[in-house]
Amino acid sequence: MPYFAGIDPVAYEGPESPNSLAFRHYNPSEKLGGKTMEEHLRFAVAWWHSFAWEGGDPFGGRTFERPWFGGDMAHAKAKADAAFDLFAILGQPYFCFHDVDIRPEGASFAENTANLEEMVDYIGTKMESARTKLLWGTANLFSHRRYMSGAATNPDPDVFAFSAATLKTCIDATAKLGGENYVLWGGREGYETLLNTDLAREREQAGRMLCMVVEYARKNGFNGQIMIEPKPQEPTKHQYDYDVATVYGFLKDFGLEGEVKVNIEQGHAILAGHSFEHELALAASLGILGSVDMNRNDYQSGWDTDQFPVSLRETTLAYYEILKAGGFTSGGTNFDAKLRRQSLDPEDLVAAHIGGMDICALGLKRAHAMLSDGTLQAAVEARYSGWNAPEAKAMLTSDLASIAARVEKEAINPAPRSGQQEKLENLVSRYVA
Ligand code: XUL
Ligand code: CO
Repeated sequence: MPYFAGIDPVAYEGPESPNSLAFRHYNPSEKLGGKTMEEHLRFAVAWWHSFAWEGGDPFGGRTFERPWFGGDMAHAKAKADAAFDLFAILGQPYFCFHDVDIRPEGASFAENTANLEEMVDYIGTKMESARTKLLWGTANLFSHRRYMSGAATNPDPDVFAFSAATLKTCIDATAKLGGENYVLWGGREGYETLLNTDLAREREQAGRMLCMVVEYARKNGFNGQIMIEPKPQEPTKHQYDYDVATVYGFLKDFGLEGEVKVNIEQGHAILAGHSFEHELALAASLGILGSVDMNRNDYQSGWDTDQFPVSLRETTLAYYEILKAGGFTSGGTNFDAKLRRQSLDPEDLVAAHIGGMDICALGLKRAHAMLSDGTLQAAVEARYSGWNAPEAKAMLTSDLASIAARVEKEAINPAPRSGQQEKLENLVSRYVA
């Protein structure tokens, strides 16, 4: 009996539909500007949370009873069958995976690789008759105990080697499945205590590993976008890829700012003390905005709770920044989000994605309207309009003494002007009401 038996493919039924398993706002073929909603949003389901996660927390283990839980190849294939059943129900265009989500754990690198290759072939065959493509692949270099002190930044060179070898197999797997991107989240690339940590050495190792990833990908036919996913803490006390600004500095240091972009997760932005839109706007301004993991955190717990998005204001402001930057190219909207551990039923998994897709779709619509209206943009342009004057522009290639002479000669005495924050906030409120 298929796991999602009795659940029909989800249809768009419009905002008034009383059907709890219908889309109210996500209408894949509806056009906004020149693109359909499907093309704008590029939704992806995450294999790890939706199919591998067991519902545990620090106080208790598995709450979910999935028929595909088990450590062998038959279970891994059953998991893939269930995944593609959910994809057919949701109709989203993409999925994402880590190696360990799709393959059973082997006793050695060779066994891991053989298991991965067999599962890549199995999934590749399923993709031939499905419409679901691969948004990105990644390596889980943080769950196994060998990675407890990091992967690329490990003090033990054998762990560095095992990590490099595993990265190679994951890039190969992503390329074979036609993945449009490859993501590196620095799972345990960070430290617990400075008392046992050599910061300079670990940074050098991480930089060298990323250079090797880029070199290998480019030489071996993976032409997708490579991305780093920033996060400030958890699992380690201090993660090296703290936020977008930190990652940009790291990329510049190793000459990779033209090669590697960022996959920004909403919850990670919040953990770093930023808003999601701050991280998106900063990445866009630096030319490294790649993709998003659209999962929020709980604002009270201060932990990475990976919940499906529910706030229209948040999704509107996020897609406003994404649209303003020109929209996604190879990136998309991945739900790196998990159910609450009491949500046991197959229907819960479907409903969670429907809710996430709908609030993103509505946010996209409102963001598109806000951008088309142009009032916000016009206010920003007006605020900086003084810089259009030739004498203002000339200052940026001038020097302090010449500027001082001009200030004296023209008796420049700036008059403060309102930043109009409340008026602009009211404008946004009109769109998200
Ligand atoms: C962890 C996290 C990861 C990455 C992929 O917080 O977000 O799931 O998205 O490794
Ligand atoms: Co993530």
